[in-house]
Amino acid sequence: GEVRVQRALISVSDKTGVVEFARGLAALGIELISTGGTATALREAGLEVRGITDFTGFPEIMDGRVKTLHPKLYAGLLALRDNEQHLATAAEQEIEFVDLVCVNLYPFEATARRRGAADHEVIENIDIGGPTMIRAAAKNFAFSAVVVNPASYDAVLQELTDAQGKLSLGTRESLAAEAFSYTARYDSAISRWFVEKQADDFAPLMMTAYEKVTDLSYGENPHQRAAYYADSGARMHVLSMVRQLGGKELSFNNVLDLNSARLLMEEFELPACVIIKHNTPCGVAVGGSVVEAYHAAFACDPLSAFGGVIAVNKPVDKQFAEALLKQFCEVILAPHFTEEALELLATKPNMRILEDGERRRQNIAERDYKRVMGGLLVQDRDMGLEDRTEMQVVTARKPSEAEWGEMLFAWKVCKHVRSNAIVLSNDLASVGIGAGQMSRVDSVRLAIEKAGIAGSALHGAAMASDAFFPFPDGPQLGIDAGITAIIQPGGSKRDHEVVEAADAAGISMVFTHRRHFKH
Ligand code: 93A
Repeated sequence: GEVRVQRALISVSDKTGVVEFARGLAALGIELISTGGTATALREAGLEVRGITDFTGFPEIMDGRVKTLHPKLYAGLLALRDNEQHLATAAEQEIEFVDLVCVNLYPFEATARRRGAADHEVIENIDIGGPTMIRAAAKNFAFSAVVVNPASYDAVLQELTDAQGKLSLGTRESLAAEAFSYTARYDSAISRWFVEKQADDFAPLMMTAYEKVTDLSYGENPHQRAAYYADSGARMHVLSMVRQLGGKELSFNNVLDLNSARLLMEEFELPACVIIKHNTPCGVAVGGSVVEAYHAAFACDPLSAFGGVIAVNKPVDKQFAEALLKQFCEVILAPHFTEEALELLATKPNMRILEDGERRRQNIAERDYKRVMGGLLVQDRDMGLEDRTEMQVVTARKPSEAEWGEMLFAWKVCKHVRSNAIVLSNDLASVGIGAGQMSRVDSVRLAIEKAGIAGSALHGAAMASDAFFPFPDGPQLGIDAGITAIIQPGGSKRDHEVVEAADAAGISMVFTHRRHFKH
């Protein structure tokens, strides 16, 4: 299974390292064939190169759209060298075998990602000839080698040099595997671009490939291996514009929590602080400044906030940094840190300091996926929130303007809390969060108990519930604890009983007519 490489075709858009690689091949007596721009670059470096036109006997035409797409080349790439018939045909048609293909593709991803790139420009960057050559050489790895990654040039040259121009079957097979995952990622980026253009439809599942962004030291638990992958060609992902300015490496759980923090933060324009623990908020507040918001968010559940992920939507200054130093926080995410703040935070070497330069919001076309055994559940993301005008006051007492503000705040937070979700809020800060219970009334109990532990006042607080109350027991617990406004979807068979309980207590209640389960 060893093939002596005698002829190589080189056609690359990213010309990194290609001259050195080609020089190494030439030194081994390998004939070089190349396309327009690549041939020019190699010749300028003093290498002898045979043009593709000379090889195929056909010109590069249509602005380069057709330069390598020729049967002469494909026969030379795909022939089975141990097949008598193939060999006879090759002789008859004067086919020259190509033993090594070095190709990387038109920069489709970079073009599609560029703001303001015109459609025709993006489309022109869909490489046709390149992937075809790559796939042909990879399919025929029994006899040929394919190199798509400049990072592999050195190792390939080394092996060729050591083995007198031969590459082992094992090497050719792993190069083929890398090649097919490269073209799969490439096609997936193209597919993504088309799907995003048609954002309004619930498009059939996009075949997404992923690109590894980073290995992680372990998964949810230390015995699980882990890595972070981003959708190939995605314009934005959870770490796309995140710059780490200090602290330990991000962990699997950190990335998960960061994701929740960012999604929740998108609900706020005012200075806000979000504290996430185990992928659920344990304190959220808006305020006159992020420091103010931070103190209020922290006060919601100081015990749980220990070791959490903190995110704010305005810069962190010295005053904020001083407050942070008093807590144990795993991660702080902010759009900016002042020099003074960074100096202070540097005294906590474990705290991961993340500057988030991302100004874009999540993509409406992006679907929400949940892995199930051997399959995938696909749905729209739970984007946006109901407008106040679509909500309905169902009690005799109408909410005051302050109560409206409070309820809408609690509702925003509630959407991001694991179901069954109950959020109590006061002065635009969560004061009690009941999450992840299997029974709604337990979530209410938990939220009230947590408010009690933190010493928060519930008198005049609002209560939000991500789904309807099936019985009046939950609302009654809230009423007894002092809340004066409830926001919930409504739609239970017993809505009338729930409204009666609210009316009897003289509080106000609003139906949103939309549920926000998050499991
Ligand atoms: O437009 S193409 O799809 N048509 C082709 O026949 C073709 N052959 C190679 N693009 C084609 N290529 C691509 O050209 C390669 O994949 C490579 O990215 C690029 C190298 O062009 P040049 O050598 O002119 O810089």
